[in-house]
Amino acid sequence: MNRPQPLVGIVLGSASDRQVMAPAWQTLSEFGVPHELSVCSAHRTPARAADYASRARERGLRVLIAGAGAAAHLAAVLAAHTTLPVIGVPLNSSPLQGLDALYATVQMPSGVPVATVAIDGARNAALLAVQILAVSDEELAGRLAQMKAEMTAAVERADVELKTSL
Ligand code: RP5
Repeated sequence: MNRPQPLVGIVLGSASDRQVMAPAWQTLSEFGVPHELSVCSAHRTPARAADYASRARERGLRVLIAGAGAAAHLAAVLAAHTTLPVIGVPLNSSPLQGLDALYATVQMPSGVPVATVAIDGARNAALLAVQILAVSDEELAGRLAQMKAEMTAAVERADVELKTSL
């Protein structure tokens, strides 16, 4: 059976980032978005990171997600080598608890944007990728609308439960 063309490339700075980044691919699977996973370090394998990003568009990818901690330059290096949107996930994996990664990921110079989500925000990174793809995909936009309706219903249920428990 042929595997569908991946539209989102998820890149981890290290295999040690696997657990905290799992919500990214779980969320893409939830929305039926084909994706691929790689481990690629901006510092330990810089040439591979540059090559991956340089070839991403011609390989059919449409959005890249980069999760990295500490001096997190992975999203930046990918963004430097592609015109695809790059979403950065700063990770809490150092004594600075993700603040180092947040600043390294979010403080990009003018001309090279990285859409940065919260520290350890892998699910939001995936949802943002889905929203980018949904700009030109009505079916995907419908699934996002359904998710929002479910979130609304859950908050309204919680509101009623709280009031009735008093
Ligand atoms: C970063 O340093 C990685 O993204 C990871 O969050 C952190 C530690 O990496 P390892 O030393 O466990 O490979 O580059």
